[in-house]
Amino acid sequence: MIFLNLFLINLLSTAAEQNSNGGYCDAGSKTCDNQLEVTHDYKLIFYDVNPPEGFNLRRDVYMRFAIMLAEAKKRGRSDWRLVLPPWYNLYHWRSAHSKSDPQPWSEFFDVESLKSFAQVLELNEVIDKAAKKPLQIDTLYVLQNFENPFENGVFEEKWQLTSECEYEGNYWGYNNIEAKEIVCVRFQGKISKLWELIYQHPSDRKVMFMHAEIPLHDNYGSKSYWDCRKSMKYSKPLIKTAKKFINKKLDCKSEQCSTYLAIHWRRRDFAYSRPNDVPSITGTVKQIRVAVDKNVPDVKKIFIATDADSSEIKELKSKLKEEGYNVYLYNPSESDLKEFKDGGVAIIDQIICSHAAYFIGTHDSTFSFRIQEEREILGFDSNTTFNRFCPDSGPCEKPSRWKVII
Ligand SMILES: Nc1nc2c(ncn2[C@@H]2O[C@H](COP(=O)(O)OP(=O)(O)O)[C@@H](O)[C@H]2O)c(=O)[nH]1
Ligand SMILES: [Mg+2]
Repeated sequence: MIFLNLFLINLLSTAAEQNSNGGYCDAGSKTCDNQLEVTHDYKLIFYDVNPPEGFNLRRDVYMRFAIMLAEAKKRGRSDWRLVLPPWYNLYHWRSAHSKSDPQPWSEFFDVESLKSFAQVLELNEVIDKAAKKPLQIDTLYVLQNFENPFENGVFEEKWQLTSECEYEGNYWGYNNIEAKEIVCVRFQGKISKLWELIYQHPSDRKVMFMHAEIPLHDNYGSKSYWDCRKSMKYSKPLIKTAKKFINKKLDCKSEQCSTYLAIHWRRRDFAYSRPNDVPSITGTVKQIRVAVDKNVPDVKKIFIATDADSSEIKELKSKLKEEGYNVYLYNPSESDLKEFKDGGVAIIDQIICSHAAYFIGTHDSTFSFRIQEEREILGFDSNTTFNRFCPDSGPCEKPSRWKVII
């Protein structure tokens, strides 16, 4: 098979003089001059995801790659490392604090724990943002969907090179990363099929996949899936802050609380793009009332995690109070917001929901899915976890139950 060498590019302006802290580095120092040592020892897989995708779908994409590497290692192929794409300019992050530098995974996760499952590296372990010598990706694969995934009525796993694709080389704001060769490829199927692409160029030591959300899990919900998911522990400061809130406001000191019901009330783009999946405010209150009476009748505290705007939150709170409930939201102080940023605040919301006596999520929200997984890991009865808000009228499909495999 012949690969089309589409463009040889040199996207770079030359050296970035200023480092990410706004300071200057001395020419010739290790941090200015790298790639760091690590790039010489291993082969590296980089990836990035379609820009509008949110944090929680990106977590799932990470798992696909981490499992792909862990499975390859089990088969004796341990020369590749996965480079964690920094969190940069996410569409849903609106606070000014979140619009700054690319954030490493250690701000959200316990990276040592990630490393216990798969051989991963932070981007800043591979190249400094201020490094003068550019890091060169040998082959950058720009993945695209097939126009008709069900050609001849069947979904077949396949890939095919194409001559054109849309591509914006952004590299998370690092202007010292470049690609030697760009390859456009239509792809459908499981992620392990990417090895076929990788081994087309056996001498490559650094490859990157754009639109990495396109390849699917080999086995969603398998034992490897759960082993990987369990390794995605949150960073200690986020856990500490969430636990403090649970302890102080929600009166609970244990892992499985009995004192509150939690909801994930996804609004914004969901409320207007999926009006048939989400309830009105009055409908929400009715459904909470029914869930409490039926499942946790002693509970008086309701915790709300939401992306709703303040007027909707105000109305929901006041209606719940009229029903006799005490209502709680985690509203970060200015200093917490500065420290944790939007991504950390969202995880604190998720942790609080994970420990509730009963949880109601939003249909098809990956934010809710990640909470459900955490509750499975914590050992909650699945009946308290796989619950969703229904629309005020019309069909309401039950959530799939993805039970933990030990
Ligand atoms: N703090 C907070 N942020 C939320 C909440 N719900 C949604 N968001 C924000 O909106 C984004 C939604 O995107 P995503 O993570 O892909 O989840 P999905 O779109 O619901 O599947 C999240 O990553 C958060 O930034 C919430 O309950 N609390
Ligand atoms: Mg999303």
